[in-house]
Amino acid sequence: SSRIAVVPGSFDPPTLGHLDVIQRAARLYDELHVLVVHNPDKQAMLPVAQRLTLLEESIAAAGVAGKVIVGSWSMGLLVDYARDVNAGVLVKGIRSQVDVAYESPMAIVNRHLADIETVFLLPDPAHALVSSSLVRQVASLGGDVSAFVPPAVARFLDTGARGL
Ligand code: COD
Repeated sequence: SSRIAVVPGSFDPPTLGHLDVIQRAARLYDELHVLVVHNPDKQAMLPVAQRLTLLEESIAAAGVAGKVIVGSWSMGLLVDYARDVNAGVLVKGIRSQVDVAYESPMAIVNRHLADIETVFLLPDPAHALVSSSLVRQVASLGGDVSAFVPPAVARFLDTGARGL
């Protein structure tokens, strides 16, 4: 049976840290669902449709599009989506102890709810300090974010999203 995993996130915007986790997960699983999930705790910069476009472009440029389905989810529990697509695993990236503390309770709740495991991947240290919130802040102040995001995202933020 094929191994299917969900890689959820806000991806607002996608960063090189996200892409690193997606590429690592693509080596471990047969099919990946990279899922834009609405996080009610966060004030969004980009509309979900724009995040999907940027993810698709970035994933294609990274050469892993053949294994990846990009989608979005706002209709309930993440594990309901995972069950619908037959995924047995959620993949999360871990930058620091802060991520471990934030992700561990969710992983245990999700296992309780749906018997689904969460796999934590460590990023390339070169990308471990990158976050979407940092990118949003630098971009909104007119700074160059091209070292932190895939080229498609850098182009978009440079030409389209100044002042968002
Ligand atoms: N290096 C490695 N990993 C990274 C990096 C980086 N530089 N940057 C981000 N990541 C990881 C994050 O740790 C996370 O695993 C993932 O990439 C996505 O990050 P973000 O910031 O885009 O997304 P978040 O943290 O806002 O996550 C939003 C989710 C919706 C995925 C999360 O809140 C979630 O799983 N919600 C579950 C909703 C639900 O069903 N709740 C009920 C049961 S708990």
